[in-house]
Amino acid sequence: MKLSGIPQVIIKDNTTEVTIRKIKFFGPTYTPKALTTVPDVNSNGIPELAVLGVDKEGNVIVQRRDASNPQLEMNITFFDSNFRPEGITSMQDIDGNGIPEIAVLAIRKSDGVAQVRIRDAVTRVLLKSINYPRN
Ligand SMILES: [Ca+2]
Ligand SMILES: [Ca+2]
Repeated sequence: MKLSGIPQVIIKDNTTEVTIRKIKFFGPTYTPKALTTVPDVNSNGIPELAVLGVDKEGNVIVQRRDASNPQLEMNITFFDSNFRPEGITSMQDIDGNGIPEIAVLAIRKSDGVAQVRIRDAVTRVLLKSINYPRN
């Protein structure tokens, strides 16, 4: 996923294996952790890509970019450096604004509690925070 220190996503045709697009995410000071697709949020008919990453201060950030026009981007901060990211997914709209949500799983470093935070993919509003304590 890394090339010249800048994380990038490469999209290939599933049949021909031809590279369709290369999209850079974040900058060289970020560490990419995971990737998901998000249904189209800017009404150009093309889905978005969202990369989960950690910045050099340890903040857990999602960068979303349009798969056809990578300039259309947004950064969404999900957790501070007290958490370690584990995964990302997109999900159906739950706050009724017609825009899908992004959910990130992270582990709180102090006690190992897993937490999922769900944010709107455009407004960035925190819609839900769910703890999964260790048994
Ligand atoms: Ca789009
Ligand atoms: Ca929504």
